[in-house]
Amino acid sequence: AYPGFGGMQAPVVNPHIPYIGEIQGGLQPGKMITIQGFVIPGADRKPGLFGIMYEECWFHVNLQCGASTQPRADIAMHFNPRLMAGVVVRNCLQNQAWGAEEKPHGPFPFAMGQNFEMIILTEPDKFKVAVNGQHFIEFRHRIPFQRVNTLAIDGKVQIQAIRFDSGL
Ligand code: 9QG
Repeated sequence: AYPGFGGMQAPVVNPHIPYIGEIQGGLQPGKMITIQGFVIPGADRKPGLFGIMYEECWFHVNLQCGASTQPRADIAMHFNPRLMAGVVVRNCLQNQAWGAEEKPHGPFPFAMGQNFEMIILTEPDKFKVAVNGQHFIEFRHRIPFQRVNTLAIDGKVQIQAIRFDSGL
């Protein structure tokens, strides 16, 4: 509980990246997580197919089932903008294995050196992600959303604020 936030989780302001933190109370339909950030220009090494490293300006937002790194916690939704490729890859990590990537989306909404705001809405059957005030993608649940309790963010991104809203 946090005074002035009706028992909701306090906003997380200017977190260090990589960020990993609890989603208090987990997820329920109607719950929204709003992330305000800035894409840091430049490239970093990222593991690609067969673990081969390549240069990309990337970041990811993971909705995870715990924070374990060994074995790796399941990831209900990995949301991974890749700025050089101009694609946002979405996937799920289950039993330490990636599933099928979902890549189709409309116009790429992120740009190096620009701010963005994304909202992740939990619905009974899917997550909906809006970027900069416009619906962007849907991601059908492969792992029950009830198992998600952790938010992890890494990559070439600065985060100004993370807000949690029960939707009630
Ligand atoms: O590349 O693709 C998403 O399908 C993999 C990447 C992996 C994910 C995955 O190596 O990268 O983006 O958490 C990870 O392992 C990140 C850094 C086929």
